[in-house]
Amino acid sequence: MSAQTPAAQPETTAAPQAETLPLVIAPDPRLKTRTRLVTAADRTRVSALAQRMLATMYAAPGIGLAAPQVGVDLRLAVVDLQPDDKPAPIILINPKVEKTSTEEVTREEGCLSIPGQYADVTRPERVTVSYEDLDGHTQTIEADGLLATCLQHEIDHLDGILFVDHLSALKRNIILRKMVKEKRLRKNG
Ligand code: K1U
Ligand code: ZN
Repeated sequence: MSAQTPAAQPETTAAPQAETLPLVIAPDPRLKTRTRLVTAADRTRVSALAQRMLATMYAAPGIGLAAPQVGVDLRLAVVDLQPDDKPAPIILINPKVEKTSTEEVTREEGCLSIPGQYADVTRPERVTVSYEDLDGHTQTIEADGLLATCLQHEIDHLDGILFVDHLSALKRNIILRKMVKEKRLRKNG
């Protein structure tokens, strides 16, 4: 009788990767709507949704993503400023800007829902943001630099505000017209 060679087995089983979600691209009414608070009834769904939002943000790639950008009407956002380095994701449920500095800073912003368009946006330099984590505990972040800008950009998304809404009407309309044209081209092939 000959010995059977066992089939090769991987030494470790990698954790299953969450699936990405399709991004909502401007113009779209879902990006202009104020979202609703996450309630206790949403909690079970929010954990899996946050993992899929992180997978979508890393794949894009981006440093933040808010629920309306994946078509979900909830006050939920994810942020990670180190997408290429060691992951350091922050999941923000019902985030709220508690305090802003009087000093402002101008930084170039992009948006995964307005691909290929970038513009200088002026915002408070420092912010204090409160939010609930996945365990329902309230957390506070005091942020400056890119993190402060990114947190404000994501919380704006939850209020139906896009970075172009901080620009002059002229600059905003130039960008939005390009987006309308690109959407038409994608639709008509
Ligand atoms: O919310 C979003 O649309 C994501 C957006 C966040 C953001 C970027 C810049 C300033 C404020 C907020 C992006 O992530 S756009 C892509 C981007 O900035 C980036 C992508 C890869 C590496 C580093 C940055
Ligand atoms: Zn954005």
